[in-house]
Amino acid sequence: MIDLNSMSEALQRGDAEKVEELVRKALEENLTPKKILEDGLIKGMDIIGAKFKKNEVYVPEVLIAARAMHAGMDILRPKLTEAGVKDIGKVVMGTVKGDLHDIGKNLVEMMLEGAGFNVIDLGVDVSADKYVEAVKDHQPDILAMSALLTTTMIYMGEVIKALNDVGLRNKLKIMVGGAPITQDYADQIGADGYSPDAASAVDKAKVFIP
Ligand code: B1M
Repeated sequence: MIDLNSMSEALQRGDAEKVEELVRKALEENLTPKKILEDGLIKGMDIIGAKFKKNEVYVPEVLIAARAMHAGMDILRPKLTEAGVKDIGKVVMGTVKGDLHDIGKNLVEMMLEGAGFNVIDLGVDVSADKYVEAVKDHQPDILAMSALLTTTMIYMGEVIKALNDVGLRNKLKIMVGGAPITQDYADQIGADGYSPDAASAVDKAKVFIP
């Protein structure tokens, strides 16, 4: 009989092969995809997120844990769809125009996915038009923007303005983050939320889901 704690622990170690093996075994043993997701994969990612927040683990450990999460999710995703398990919310995310930094963005996305969000990644150097199109196409609960340069962070305000101009601003929550961003700056541009790191971004995103 499989113990989902061992799946959570393998994920925390970043042991992708073991996670895959345990997800397959759990499915063979007829555990529900929802239980495997919540008590195995998400639980492991939650623990990594909490440790990351306390500086008990660092970026490389989070990245390898996220890779193991993806390996498990690749097997589980079709079963979740069959079982009709819904994502807890939809997030469209990208790094703003002029900015090519994506390590932090990817980390935030992986942690959001780990928490059960459906994340649509727009990549880097994302223009206001592209954000607006993606909001129209995907109708997310949250639009998330990342910026690492003082020269590009100002573009976040442009994106919010563009969403306002087409009447979409009030249809979603806007979250911003990245090394030069502060709460004051987020307030100044009219964003709904700011988080200093990936784990707090997940906490904030959860608050925005009714
Ligand atoms: Co760049 N770079 N870089 N760089 N780079 C910085 C940011 C810089 C601080 C270095 C320095 O001078 N000390 C500086 C910015 C200065 C400033 O504007 N104040 C800088 C510069 C100047 C540049 C170039 C202009 C250099 C040049 O070409 N002259 C150039 C710009 C290119 C461009 O974007 N147009 C450039 C290029 C690059 C590389 C391509 C070489 C590479 C990026 C590779 C990549 O991302 N694929 C790079 C890197 C790696 C860095 C540093 C060293 C590391 C950034 C990083 O990945 N950190 C960085 C210096 C540093 O930070 N020590 C630097 C790790 C990552 C996990 O943290 O991204 O902060 P971070 O994400 C965190 C949080 O911020 C938060 O969560 C993450 C995890 O906790 N977070 C969010 C991020 N997004 C969030 C969104 C949220 C919530 C939280 O909600 C939506």
